Amino acid sequence: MERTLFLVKPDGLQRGLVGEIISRLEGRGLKLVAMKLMRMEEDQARRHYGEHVDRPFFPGLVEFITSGPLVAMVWEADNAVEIVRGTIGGTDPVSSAPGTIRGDLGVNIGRNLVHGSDSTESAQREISLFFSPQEILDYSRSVDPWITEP
Ligand code: DAT
Ligand code: MG
Repeated sequence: MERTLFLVKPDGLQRGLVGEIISRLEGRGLKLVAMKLMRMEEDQARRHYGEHVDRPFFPGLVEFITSGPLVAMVWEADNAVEIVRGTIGGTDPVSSAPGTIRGDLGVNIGRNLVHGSDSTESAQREISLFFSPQEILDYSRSVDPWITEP
């Protein structure tokens, strides 16, 4: 089963959108297997966004993501990475489709509310930056056969 790291960034938390955002992923049928309220340290932020270290927006991105509490989660489903990225929308809320999290709730690329891993390789790396194996729970739901054909 595929897993992906998902963050409600500090802007989503400050704006009181944590519940609304989680509802969208719950509603799609993905399974929540880990979650914590936390504040990222600068070192963790620099590693999480390491691929962007040379981009002009990197310092602001690290400052923003460490600026306040965020909610980190791991969601599980077949094709979890692609499903979550689709639910999030594009990187820039300006051009994100209506119906997506960023397309419905955001207006600015530097305050785009959420993060979702962009590949299964990124997901593995990112999940291990946020969660120990013991924090990721293995359980079944009686509704699963109504969400995914067995
Ligand atoms: P995504 O979060 O959609 O995976 P990304 O990995 O390309 O996007 O960039 C990581 C974050 O960096 C993104 O969510 C917001 C910020 N960012 C990206 N491009 C930016 C830009 N041109 N100006 C300001 N912030 C940017
Ligand atoms: Mg990315």
